[in-house]
Amino acid sequence: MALQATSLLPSAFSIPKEGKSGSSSKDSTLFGVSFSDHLKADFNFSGLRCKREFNQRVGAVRAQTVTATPSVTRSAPEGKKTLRKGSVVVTGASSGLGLATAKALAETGKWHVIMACRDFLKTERAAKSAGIPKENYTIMHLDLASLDSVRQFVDNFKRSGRPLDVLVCNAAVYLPTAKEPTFTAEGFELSVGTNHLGHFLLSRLLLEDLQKSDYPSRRLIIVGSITGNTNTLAGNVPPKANLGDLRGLAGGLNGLNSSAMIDGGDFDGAKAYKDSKVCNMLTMQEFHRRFHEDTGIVFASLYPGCIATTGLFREHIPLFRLLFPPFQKYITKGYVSEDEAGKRLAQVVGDPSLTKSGVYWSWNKDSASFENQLSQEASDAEKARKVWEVSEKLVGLA
Ligand code: LMG
Ligand code: NDP
Ligand code: PMR
Repeated sequence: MALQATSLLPSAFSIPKEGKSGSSSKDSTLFGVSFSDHLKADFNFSGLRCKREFNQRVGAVRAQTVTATPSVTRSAPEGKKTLRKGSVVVTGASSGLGLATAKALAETGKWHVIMACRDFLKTERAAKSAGIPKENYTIMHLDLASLDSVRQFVDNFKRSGRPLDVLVCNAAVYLPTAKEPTFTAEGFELSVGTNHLGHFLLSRLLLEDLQKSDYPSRRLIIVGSITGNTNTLAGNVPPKANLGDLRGLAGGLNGLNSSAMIDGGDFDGAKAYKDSKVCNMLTMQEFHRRFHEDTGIVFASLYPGCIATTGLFREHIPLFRLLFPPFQKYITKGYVSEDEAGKRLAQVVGDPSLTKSGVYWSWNKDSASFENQLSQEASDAEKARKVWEVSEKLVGLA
């Protein structure tokens, strides 16, 4: 994501970088968004320009091509190496990022994509119109807003006999205009229930399949976002993500005897989405801490860029849907097309150079990937452990 502020952004506006105290203790505001000096910002407005300096700070990893790792099966006679396609499950592959990723992977001919979706016909049409080669995908039903459906999907997948080399937790709902909460089949608030709890159960149940795979690089990827990270400008647009002490989550997010919000506050759909993304990023890190060393599985998250045209914004007001893409294209310069974002996620799935585990990937304007820094809350190990433990109770694993 490249950020070049235009003349619409005030030249005096700055977010101090970590370790610097440019604006001392004063808060700056932009569009009512306030920033205090404890922010660990990933960009820095300087006059009319906004520079990105992460590559120098955290050591850039260059990965500009979408090259999938060919699998090598070593059980062939006389040690002869045979290739097989990688087998990747992508949730929410019926539109937006998931569809573009499925396409990017399938087109390499090196992957078979299991499109795990709630609407079979929509997915079939989407796959056809995206031109995904028929032999390179399978559609399997998965409704993440129902834990029964998640379990059914896992059963069906195991029964299919396909190996699992990479799992991509991509599906999400965003309900910014909802006045009242809505709920999953088990009665969890819909955004956190779908985006976090559904994926949490899915990845826990499929971990053993990833473990069993003989593929050279087995990965579990959970899509995160900049808006869940309060060390960025985007993450400071209200309402901000904040999991608090998890009292609402511990109470089951049911809106009856507990709040529908993780932090126990009043329902806010935009906040619930951002909170769910924090859970996604925390879950990835907790998986890394618990399982990477023993299993060798790579756990990663990413911010693919602002894909302002996807179905994610379907529930937003029409004015927002009209203005958001040009705003991101011309003003924040954070915009990325669905195709480009799909290539980025496909890199995280298969690129041989992106094998570091526990990483939150982002991209700069030239589409080079780099390890990004998560906000304090999204990298809080203690909170990650608590989210894990509460979530496993809610989904019936503990
Ligand atoms: C809110 O609604 C809900 O109220 C809240 O509950 C929560 O759900 C939240 O995070 C979700 O959404 C969103 C609502 C308010 O958004 C809109 O109605 C539209 C916002 C569009 C997003 C930014 C627009 C910026 C305007 C850019 C102009 C168009 C681009 C043209 C490109 C040409 C370039 C050459 O949104 C907000 O919460 C944020 C507040 C938005 C206030 C908008 C003010 C923006 C001012 C920007 C500069 C204006 C200059 C005029 C434009 C000149 C263009 C040349
Ligand atoms: P889309 O709305 O285009 O895609 C979301 C996908 O999730 C759809 O396939 C949708 O299915 C699926 N989905 C929703 N609910 C369920 C459910 N209950 N069970 C199964 N699948 C479900 O949005 P995006 O492509 O933009 O979003 C993909 C990911 O990217 C999300 O994790 C989002 O948080 C993330 N992201 C998006 C950004 C953006 O700017 N767009 C920025 C940063 C991150 P259906 O087609 O049936 O509705
Ligand atoms: Mg945001 C400066 C950079 C930047 C970036 C990269 C994003 C990404 N946004 C930025 C800035 C701003 N946004 C500013 C200055 C504003 C106030 C005008 C603003 C507003 C805004 C709204 C109302 N932005 C939004 C919304 C949404 O409803 C989206 C959201 O929060 O969904 C949870 C959104 C987003 N902005 C982004 C990205 C990537 C989103 C999409 C959602 C996501 O995180 O997946």
